[in-house]
Amino acid sequence: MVKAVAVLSSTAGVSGAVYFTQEGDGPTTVTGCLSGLKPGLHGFHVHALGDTTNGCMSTGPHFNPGGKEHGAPEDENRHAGDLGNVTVGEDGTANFSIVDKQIPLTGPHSIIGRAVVVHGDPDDLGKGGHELSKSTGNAGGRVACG
Ligand SMILES: [Cu+2]
Ligand SMILES: [Zn+2]
Repeated sequence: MVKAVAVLSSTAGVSGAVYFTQEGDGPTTVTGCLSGLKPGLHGFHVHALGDTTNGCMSTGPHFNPGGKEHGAPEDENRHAGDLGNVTVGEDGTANFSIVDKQIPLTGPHSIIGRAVVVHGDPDDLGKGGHELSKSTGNAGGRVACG
């Protein structure tokens, strides 16, 4: 069992933690709790770089070792880092559990040392028809990362 954690923070008062576990070559389970977000859907991704020296801006684009387009977690054509959306309740908090096969914690495409980013708007999962849909899901600003 391999484990990892990302502690999220922001200047906008968003905070939380995201935990990753992987058993052998199996899928990775992602559980987390976030607070301080506006209610609704928020894009949730693994970005390529674990560099937060310039806040969330320096975490680079979505982790995309396969050179694919942005998509939904269940799509074949997706960035490895595309984990879809998290749902925030009326109290501004989100608790979630995601199981995904494209974010291993070991090997050449490991996500260790990269960043988790939460966005201000919903991720359209590549289907919104916006010029950014196929690259970022048009998910708006990066409101918290770790
Ligand atoms: Cu993102
Ligand atoms: Zn993406």
